Amino acid sequence: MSLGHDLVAQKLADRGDDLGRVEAALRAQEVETPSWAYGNSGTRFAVFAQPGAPRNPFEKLEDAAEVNRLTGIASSVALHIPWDKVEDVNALRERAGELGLRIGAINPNLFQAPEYKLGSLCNPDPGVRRHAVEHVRDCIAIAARLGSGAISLWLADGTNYPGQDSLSARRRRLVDALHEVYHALEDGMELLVEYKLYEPAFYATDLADWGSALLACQELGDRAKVLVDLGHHAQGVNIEQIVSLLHGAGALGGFHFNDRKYGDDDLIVGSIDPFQLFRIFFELVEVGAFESGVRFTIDQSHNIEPKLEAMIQTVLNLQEAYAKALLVDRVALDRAQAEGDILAANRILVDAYNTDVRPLCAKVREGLGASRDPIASFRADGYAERAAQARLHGTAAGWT
Ligand code: RM4
Ligand code: MN
Ligand code: MN
Repeated sequence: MSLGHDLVAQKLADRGDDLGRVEAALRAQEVETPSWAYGNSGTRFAVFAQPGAPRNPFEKLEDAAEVNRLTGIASSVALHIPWDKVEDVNALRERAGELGLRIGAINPNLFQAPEYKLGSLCNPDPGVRRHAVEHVRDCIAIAARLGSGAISLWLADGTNYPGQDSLSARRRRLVDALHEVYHALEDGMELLVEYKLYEPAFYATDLADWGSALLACQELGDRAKVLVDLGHHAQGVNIEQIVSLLHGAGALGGFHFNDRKYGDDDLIVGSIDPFQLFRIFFELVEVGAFESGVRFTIDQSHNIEPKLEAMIQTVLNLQEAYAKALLVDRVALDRAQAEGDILAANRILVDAYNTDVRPLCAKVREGLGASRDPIASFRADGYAERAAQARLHGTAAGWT
């Protein structure tokens, strides 16, 4: 047992708490990785192809399985349709099973077809709206065949110029189309509704914030829930407070984890603001999100960094943030809050944040049969080199 691990154990024991509680929670953590982050991606300006990039959804699953093998907590994979459309859906499901994976949320793509220039579900043309709804229906059918329990919807809908379209008409179209989609869901399926402040629309985005998304969900029913993408807010927005608000409304559906400095940068989660990530995880622990079916998905775009190593690092960052959140001294915090002891309360949070949880996380991973040091294992194992050799020919998957 390492010294760091013993120190944490001792600290918890001293206050009558038990490290077993923390370890059990960490063992049960589940992180969903996104198929689209395994393929090539880029900025508006260029796509930099990486050696060994998967050429099809089956190879994306192989990459996801490698991330899961090393981290032990990433067994589900979100898919994006049509990027991950295959002829034989059953074969994809079987392959996932063979690799020890499950299919997570299915993400309909409502932003790339030329007909979506003026929007998808909010488009002024009823024919385009019908196509968009049809596409989501197809995705629901695919989800059912893949054993996926959720459709995760992000709309690029919005307008660039004042006067371009009627804001209230767009809202009505949106709600009508969402009703159709919601009623088409199979039993037990959830609809996750993602919001985003801006981009690609620059004047008015049809689902711009958590409030708009929540209102839409409330019109639909309790299987519609809001998805929070960390990069989709105005600067300085208190995301952990959104967590508590959505949870209070019974509508916290899931996350897209990433980090950002300026816009929707899709950088590695916790790479710019690890304290924000910790604060979000603390709030998630507070509201019991880990016991209530909230989905924890990564949504990143590794444009210049090696993708698999980036994904592994992301999973580790999520594990460490959770570990730190679980270490907050709840009893002392309750007392400080009740007494109005502002600075003691703040120190209790910061103390948990400052704890070195890496030895604890290494032990948890080892217990799961994963790697104590996934990055070192990945670099030593040669998976990336083997993939680069095996995938020399053909076309890599990616933004098209
Ligand atoms: C969007 C949003 C969606 C993702 C696309 C690729 O900004 O985050 O979740 O599917 O990007
Ligand atoms: Mn997203
Ligand atoms: Mn995004």
